[in-house]
Amino acid sequence: MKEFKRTLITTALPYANGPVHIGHLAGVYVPADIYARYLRLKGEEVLLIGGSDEHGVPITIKARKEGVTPQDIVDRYHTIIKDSFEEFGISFDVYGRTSSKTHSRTASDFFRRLYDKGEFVEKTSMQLYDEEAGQFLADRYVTGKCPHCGAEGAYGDQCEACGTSLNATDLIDPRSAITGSVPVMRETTHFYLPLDKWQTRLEKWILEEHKEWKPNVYGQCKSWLDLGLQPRAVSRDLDWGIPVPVEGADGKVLYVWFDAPIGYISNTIDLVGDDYEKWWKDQDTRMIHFIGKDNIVFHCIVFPAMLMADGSFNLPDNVPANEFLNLEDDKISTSRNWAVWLHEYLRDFPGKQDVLRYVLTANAPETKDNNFTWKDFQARNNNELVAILGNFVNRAMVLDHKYFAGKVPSCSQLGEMDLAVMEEVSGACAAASDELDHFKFREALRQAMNVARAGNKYLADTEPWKLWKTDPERVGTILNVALQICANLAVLFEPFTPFMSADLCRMLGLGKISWNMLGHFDLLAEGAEVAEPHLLFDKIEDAPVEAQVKRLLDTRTANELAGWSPEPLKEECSFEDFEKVDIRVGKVLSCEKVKKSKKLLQFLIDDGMEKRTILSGIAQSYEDPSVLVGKEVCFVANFAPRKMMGIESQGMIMSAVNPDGTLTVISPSAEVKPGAQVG
Ligand code: B3M
Ligand code: ZN
Repeated sequence: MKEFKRTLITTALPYANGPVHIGHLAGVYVPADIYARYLRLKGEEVLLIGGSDEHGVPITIKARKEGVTPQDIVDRYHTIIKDSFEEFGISFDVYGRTSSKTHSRTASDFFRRLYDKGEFVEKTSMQLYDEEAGQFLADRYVTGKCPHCGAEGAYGDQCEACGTSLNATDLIDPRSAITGSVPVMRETTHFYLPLDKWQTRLEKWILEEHKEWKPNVYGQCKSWLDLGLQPRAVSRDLDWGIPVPVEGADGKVLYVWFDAPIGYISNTIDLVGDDYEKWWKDQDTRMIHFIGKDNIVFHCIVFPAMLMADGSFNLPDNVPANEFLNLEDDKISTSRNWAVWLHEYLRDFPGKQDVLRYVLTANAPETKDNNFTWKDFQARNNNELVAILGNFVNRAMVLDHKYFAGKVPSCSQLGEMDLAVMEEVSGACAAASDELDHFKFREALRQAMNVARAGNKYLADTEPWKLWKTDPERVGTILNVALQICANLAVLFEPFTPFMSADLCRMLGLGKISWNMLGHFDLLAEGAEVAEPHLLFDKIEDAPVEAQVKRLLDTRTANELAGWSPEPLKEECSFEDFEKVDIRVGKVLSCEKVKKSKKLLQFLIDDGMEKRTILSGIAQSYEDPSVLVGKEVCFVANFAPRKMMGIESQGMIMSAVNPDGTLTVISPSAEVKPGAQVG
């Protein structure tokens, strides 16, 4: 493997059209931050580059909806996003924005260089045009009926109902999202980057020279390459973006995916000025892109092709893209508000940034989509951070204060158990490093937690509290070793939970830490003072977790109601037809679940003349069927008897179907005599 002198780490630039949520953090920013902190602790030269992506159609749509300018929108969200990242300890060296002057100059120059070298082709095609608004309609600006599933309101690039990606020109009855008018086809010319020209080089570079990339990334690249690359438009007819720096291209801007990755370069320039070449062009620098899986093609194919076309920049060395994080078994969705927003988490769980960082890493969607649940969040906090890590550190320090007044005791003869735990700790630290080198952050974290596990077991096995009276010297040795393990933990956890690590360093009196301290057991000098301990993590009770779950359930209900519309009416029915149905009121005498059936409830009804048995498929809507006993219900009394599960049902109980599919039994609004006819 080639040796590098320094590492440039980039993180996907989030669109500044909304706040960021746990999916962003888990997929991109926490892993990138862990990696950057790890390299810094190893003493390596590293930059962590981030910033907001402030162009693109969704931002203009949001601005139009709110009646403000796109700049207003990005100013608002850039600040919110930047603050959230800062609060979570994402240690960016720079967090820039693509609406900056540096960026627009850098991206514009980049385009112009490629243009002057003849790296683009110009093509004319027919696009949808809104005559009323006087502008071409970007995909998202066109809505219509999906040609696949027939859903209304599909966008020009995708139908959200069935997930199919579309071309705006495929939509049935297309409408402009700006004016609502029917768009017309009009000719327009755009600049295309001929990706096909780079096909062979990309194939060699990825498929042969980067077999070590994560299987999900390598696999996606291979399928794109196998399909054969096509020229891709890199300009758009839009009034928000960086103007195409070519004479006669008025009204055209750079396609957002052309300018956004150049943002990595401009943000580096903002940070280090002309020195940026060292980070982007020096052969001794390697570049790593942290992204989510939906950005793979842009970072592994399109941006590299742009860099190849320029010819003076390094290509990324690795792109450890993650899969997606789901929330409570459902896809995270901004439009459905199905998300845990970082700024809301900070409000609801102040000071608990490390807990979320920990849970998102332990559950990271590294190899497949993964799921975040509030129950798991609580369990990992209580059973791992509190019960294993926090508990070990606290026990070691409390015992030290009890027996040695908070001084690091001297370490005499080491016995078998001491040597064994030291070996275990060193082994886990080495394993964690190895996993980090391979971007396997969950596994690295598991190894780190194993150090705390080993520490707990060591105290339980050596039982220093039983030895104090007879062998205080031995107790000193044990606590010395235990405190040295605490110091190892302070270093080892720094990339994962930096706030806890800083806290622990302060308690132990550790100054500057570095990765090569790991596996050493002389980190705390004999006689040095350790502070009065406090708990590193607090238990999370049920109430705040239940409140979060309730908020999500309320969101789900609100979404269902918002998306719900009544069933279309059935065909007309004559009075004579209606008259055939004999609906009556009956009183429920008993109601219970039918054995071995998930759906059926068995009612005994007083119909005013006799008692009749009716089966109804509403068991899933009535957890406790006894609530129906004594109630009056409406039922179809002349319904032909039917046998289900060996029981004859003599009628049909009437219920209403709710938006979520549950059923509610229909009752008269005041007491009525059983047997009364409904009509
Ligand atoms: N803004 C898409 C996204 O947020 C895009 C990433 C740009 S990275 C150069 O998923
Ligand atoms: Zn569809």
